Amino acid sequence: RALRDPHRPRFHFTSPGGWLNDPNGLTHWKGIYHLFYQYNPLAPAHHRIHWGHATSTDLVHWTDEPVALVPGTSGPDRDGCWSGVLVDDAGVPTIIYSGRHGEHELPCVARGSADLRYWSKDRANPVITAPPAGVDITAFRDHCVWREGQVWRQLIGSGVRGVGGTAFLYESDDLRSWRYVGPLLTGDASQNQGELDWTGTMWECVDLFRIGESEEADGTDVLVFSAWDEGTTHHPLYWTGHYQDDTFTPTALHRLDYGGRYFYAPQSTRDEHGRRIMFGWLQEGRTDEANAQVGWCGVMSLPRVVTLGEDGRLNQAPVPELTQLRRERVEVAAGPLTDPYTRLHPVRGDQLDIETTLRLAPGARARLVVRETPDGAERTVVEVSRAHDGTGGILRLHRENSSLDPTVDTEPRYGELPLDADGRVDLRVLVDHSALEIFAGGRPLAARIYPTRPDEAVGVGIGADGDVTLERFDAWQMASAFTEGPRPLWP
Ligand code: DQQ
Repeated sequence: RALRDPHRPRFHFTSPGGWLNDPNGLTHWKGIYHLFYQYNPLAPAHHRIHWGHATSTDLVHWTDEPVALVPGTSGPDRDGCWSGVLVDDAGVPTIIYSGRHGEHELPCVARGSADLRYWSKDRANPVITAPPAGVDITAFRDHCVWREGQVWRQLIGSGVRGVGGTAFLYESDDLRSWRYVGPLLTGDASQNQGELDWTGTMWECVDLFRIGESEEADGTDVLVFSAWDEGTTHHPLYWTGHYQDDTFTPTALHRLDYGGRYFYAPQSTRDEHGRRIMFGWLQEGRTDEANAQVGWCGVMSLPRVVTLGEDGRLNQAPVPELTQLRRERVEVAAGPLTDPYTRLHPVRGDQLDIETTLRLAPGARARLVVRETPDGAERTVVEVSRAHDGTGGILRLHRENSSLDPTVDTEPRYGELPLDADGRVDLRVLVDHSALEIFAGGRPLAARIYPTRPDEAVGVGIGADGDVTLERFDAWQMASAFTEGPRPLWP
């Protein structure tokens, strides 16, 4: 039944059925990309989480692999194998994950077969038996593990009650016996919770990496985390700064994706080509009942290449491999956009890749409409605007009319948009049924939309208020990356 759901994406990865959340254990291992993920194969509900597994040679087409980790019938992970990473321990693929028992999570280790298909858990799990003593913590889970000189280092996400989110740093010679070093960095949770860059009372899925390193440049250290509070997933953020002497000295805090919780718990890896590849979890915006009816939920974002921009922020773009799914191309003639709205009749569909360059005068705004019904009753609007003083801009996603279903989330999303000195911005919009990923000037915004008339909601249009020039507009139909046939839950 999940296959007949018109909201199920066709070129974003979804699980064969049941529940999917965080990307885990990302690795490019001997030419094969491995994507593991938080998975409940039995129902679209966050319960007794397994590690699902899929492989790809091109980051576009994925093959389901046997479920990698199953919660134990007893032991430290009897209530779930939560998020973690995969490292290369002198040739042995090794997973470090959070075993859940009752309300507690503790670090566990599993060794993999050479093909990364079969995993055996260490008998001595958990490998850390308690969080750091003497600290009143909000949670203790999720892992970032790397090799530093002769030792392994690990971060575990946490929070100090009454203070803020944090990441605890540990050190080990063998991935089994760990020494606590100290907190790497601690946030301040006293800010207004409503702020879009509120750092939360706990940091989920911390991910530390260096970026932008070259012969000329030292690079920047980046600490990604997802702000969490009392069971609520808020949004992914990152600090830029410098990691040295067991601490992280931050330079600035930024929003990672303007979709907020729609791009949650990201994880990244450096692939064999030296690229920083990141995936995130695109959560649902419909009700648990709606998920139960279709039998699946949770979408993996498109893989993104992350680079360091000249402004010291992260630039994100879908991996170039995805262009192999592009089919018929439709080009719209360049020129000034004089109408508030024009329907682009040759462009339509629910699997699209749109690339446009817009030039905005100060005070102008442009909108790109997707998934519009012929009568306009349902439509999703991507808007870019330039400040009156010409300095910067705003990217905004309007979902108020994305769906006539009153139970789906329609909250708008927005964030700062960099424009060049002439007011130019490159906008890329990928539509894949309910999954929407927008990249504007390197800033991403992911979200979900659920038109009630999905077969008719295929229209695309463009319009402007003020002085806007369309410098380029190309749209492609996107082929499906997934076959229509049923995918076995346990291949
Ligand atoms: N989800 C996992 C946790 C992580 C959270 C459990 C983030 O490990 O903290 O499925 O979505």
